[in-house]
Amino acid sequence: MKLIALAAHSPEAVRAALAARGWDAQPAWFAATGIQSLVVLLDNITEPEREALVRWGIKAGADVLTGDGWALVSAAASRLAPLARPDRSPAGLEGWAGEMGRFLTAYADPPRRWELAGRTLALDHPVLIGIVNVTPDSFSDGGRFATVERAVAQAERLIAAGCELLDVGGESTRPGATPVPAAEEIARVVPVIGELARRGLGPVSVDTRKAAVARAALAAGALVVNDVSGLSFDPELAAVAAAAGAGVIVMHMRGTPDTMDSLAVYRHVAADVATELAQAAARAETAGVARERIVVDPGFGFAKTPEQNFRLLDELATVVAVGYPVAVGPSRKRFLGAATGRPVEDRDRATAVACALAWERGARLFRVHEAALANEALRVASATTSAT
Ligand code: PMM
Repeated sequence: MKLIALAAHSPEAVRAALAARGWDAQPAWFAATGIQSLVVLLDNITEPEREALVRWGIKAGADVLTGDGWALVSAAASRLAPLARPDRSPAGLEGWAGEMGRFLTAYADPPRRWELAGRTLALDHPVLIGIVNVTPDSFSDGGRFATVERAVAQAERLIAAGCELLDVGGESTRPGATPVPAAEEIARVVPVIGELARRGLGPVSVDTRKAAVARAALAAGALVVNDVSGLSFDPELAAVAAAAGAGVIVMHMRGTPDTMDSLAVYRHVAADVATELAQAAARAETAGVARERIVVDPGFGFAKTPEQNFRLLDELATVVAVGYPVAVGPSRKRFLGAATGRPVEDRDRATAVACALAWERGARLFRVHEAALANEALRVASATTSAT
């Protein structure tokens, strides 16, 4: 007998082993995803549900750890599948079928496209989002015209370095940053977005928390609204995005840039962020934003300590399992400085590594200040992932 340990972090090794033994590509992939071990945490369950689950676990050969109102289940995906079928689920657990079905569908068939207003971005490869900041220091010399010129030049550099979306923002959301009135934010971003659209540079996303800014930006040619508040700052924003058929990035944060640092208290950061993002995405869908237009973002650096950012990066698969494409924005952030000791202007290498790790854990979109290094890192990372 010769024992070979297969890599278990993805179905790829099992697929390759089956393919090497003559299996066709499709059945090999299905079998590999079915055999893959999944771990789910079930919270807020009743005592009868808990008892039914323990009985099912013994019969199905699943490992179940439980406590008061919760259970943790570890089993092959194919063993969990009956829990997603009301006609086959064990007595007492029929009510879980919908949620289980959504989870298993997202696992077996993750979103492969992102629909923007009139455009589609394929997510079978890493998608770079280039940051075009039009914030106050850009205004300190030369006024608005010079700012538009500079922003367009930066956009051209980002596109040349491989960016597929340009994120234009006119309000700093750094901790403690002062809010900008909507009229001022519009005056900053709209001329830039208009000029990018006129030159066919883009597609363009507007980084704003405000419905009035989003409306003006979409009218000027933006196809995406990127809201760092996760649609919680301005109740009108989701409806504005829905009416325009825009893509929406729903980012996780708590409070405002003023208060967020004091709200970095989590029971389990990845689980809590995933739960809060699922609620934010549901707000978008309720307001009429189609599911295929929504991307979620864990919001690195927003209401999170450096340690929490690293836990979140490691456990990003929990956010991916919410079922929407995942964008990340680690670019030049403080937690990367905490790990490397590098100042903000020297964090593009650390950013590239964080992007590669995030890709490996399921992120598909990467918001960066400088694209060349991240692009290289992501090419290497994505070359290790099969196209299936
Ligand atoms: N970070 C910032 C601003 N906007 N949007 C998304 N979707 N994700 C982010 O992580 C994010 C964002 C703050 O960073 P910056 O001030 O360096 O642009």
